[in-house]
Amino acid sequence: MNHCKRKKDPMNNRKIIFINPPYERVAPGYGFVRHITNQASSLGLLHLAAEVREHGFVPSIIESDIFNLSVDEIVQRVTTEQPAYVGITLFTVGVWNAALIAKKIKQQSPDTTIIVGGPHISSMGEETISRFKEFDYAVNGEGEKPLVELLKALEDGSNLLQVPSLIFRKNSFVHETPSKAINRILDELPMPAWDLLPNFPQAYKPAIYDFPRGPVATIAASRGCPFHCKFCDTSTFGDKVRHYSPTKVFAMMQHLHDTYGIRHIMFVDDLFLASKVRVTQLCNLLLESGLKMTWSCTARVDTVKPGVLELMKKAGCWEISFGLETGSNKLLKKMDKIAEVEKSEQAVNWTAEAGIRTKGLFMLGFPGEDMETIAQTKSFVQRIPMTIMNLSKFTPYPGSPIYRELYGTNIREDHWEKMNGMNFIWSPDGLSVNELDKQYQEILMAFYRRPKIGLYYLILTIMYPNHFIRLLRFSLGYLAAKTRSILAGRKGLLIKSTEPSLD
Ligand code: B12
Ligand code: SF4
Repeated sequence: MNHCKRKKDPMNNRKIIFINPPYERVAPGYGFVRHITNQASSLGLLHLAAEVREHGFVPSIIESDIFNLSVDEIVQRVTTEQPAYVGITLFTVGVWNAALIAKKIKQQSPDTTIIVGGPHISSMGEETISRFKEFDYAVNGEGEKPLVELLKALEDGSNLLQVPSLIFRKNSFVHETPSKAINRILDELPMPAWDLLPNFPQAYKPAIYDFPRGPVATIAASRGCPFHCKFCDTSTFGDKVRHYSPTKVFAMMQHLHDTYGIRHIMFVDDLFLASKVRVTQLCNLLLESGLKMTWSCTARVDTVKPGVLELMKKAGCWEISFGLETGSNKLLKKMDKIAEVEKSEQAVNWTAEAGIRTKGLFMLGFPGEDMETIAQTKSFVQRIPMTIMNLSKFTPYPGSPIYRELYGTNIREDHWEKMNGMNFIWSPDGLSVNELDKQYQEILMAFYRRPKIGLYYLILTIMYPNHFIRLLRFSLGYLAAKTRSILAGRKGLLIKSTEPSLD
């Protein structure tokens, strides 16, 4: 295909279908776990859809994970609609499925242009475009501006080398145009296109017990993070922090509340508390307006102080997620986290004193992990006043500094579809994957098996019965899966070695 000469007819077809592809969310055989996991929409696609719509294109969105759609169902929807363009968001874990979708679309509708973007492209764009001929174009980093420029260039046949942040093949070479086109003034972006989300807000639920009352929506109030923690992939937004103004954030909250009845907001930005001035202004706006919404956010332990926590609580803050990672200072140092266990403990104590829940995000198996660091983590999770704990299995995501340290330039594409934080695809010296798996259960149990945590969740269930219904579905699903396994002669073993079943 000669990319520069190709022209699309703008009068005929300006349809673009955005796809969040399916990925291995839960282990095969554990489909019932879906009832309690986080089912958030792809905010990135909502931003892109809003932007292209402003320029006269006609977007729609397929959320395959939320609606449990298979590759073939997605392909059928696309080929029925016959869009000129398909835009797929790529997390590393979803790359192979995305390639399969693209390949099948191309087989049936070869003229459809397939564009990819997202965190995987921001870190591995060139390799991905070289490897997967099914993808026509990739956009590196923030996608709003480059995507619009790409679509316009494809329509009028202008030079693609003028489109920023673009990666594409031409004459068997991969071309990469300069500059990640970052959005400096976020307020200039249109509001995310929540109106295009099928069955919004009912179908989109965060993890069980992770919000008080739904419906829930997500907002990214800032982009970028100046830190370089070794396990974290910050390649999409880079290290320059940019914020929406507090007034715009408030306007988004009000819009979600008034239009969709949203009662809880999850702020998904990396450093919601980076600017205390802005957070204070937002809290004051919320308090003055009397808008009765709860919200949660993420923060580094070194950004919270008692005064601002008290104000946040008054303004509806329900939960703060802290990347606590481990109970070992030695490991925190190896991670370049620029934090200390003592500081973490102080931040969690202050948060609890302000009446806000703490969600602790932890990681097991980072290089340097050993039985001593594991014991420190167990003791840490037992002594801090945390209310919910997430433990992920260390995964060297492409785009994180540790990926290159561990693999050098040797790209481990065979691991991509396991990169969901639920598989140990790498283990530190002296610890086998089996031992890590055992310790994984033990750390979680050290936290959750305490009577006071059980009592807390009992009270939460009485206060917010919507969670109980999900718990019930999960439990019934578990019992049904166990029974099926026993009847099939698999002695209650749930794990299946076949294709992932999402039933
Ligand atoms: C909220 C969130 C989630 C939510 C919602 C996910 C979703 N589908 O959007 C949930 C909880 C479901 C989730 C799950 C996972 N997440 Co997550 N998540 C995030 C988080 C905190 C914010 C994402 C967000 O909304 N950003 C704001 C929007 C505006 O940005 P965006 O989605 O990146 O989109 C922009 C660009 O990427 C680009 N773009 C995106 N798609 C496309 C498509 C096209 C065609 C184009 C042109 C451009 C483009 O343009 C968009 C607008 O500027 C990020 C961290 C971060 N800072 O981004 C991690 C992050 C994206 N998650 C990550 C991971 C690993 C996961 C999981 C695999 C495992 C896990 N840890 O839970 C799963 C898999 C999810 C999946 N495949 O859908 C990694 C991804 C690393 C990687 N290389 O894959 C990140 C970067 C965290 C990190 N720092 O390591 N996640
Ligand atoms: S873990 Fe948090 S602080 Fe560290 S680089 Fe990632 S987003 Fe920034």
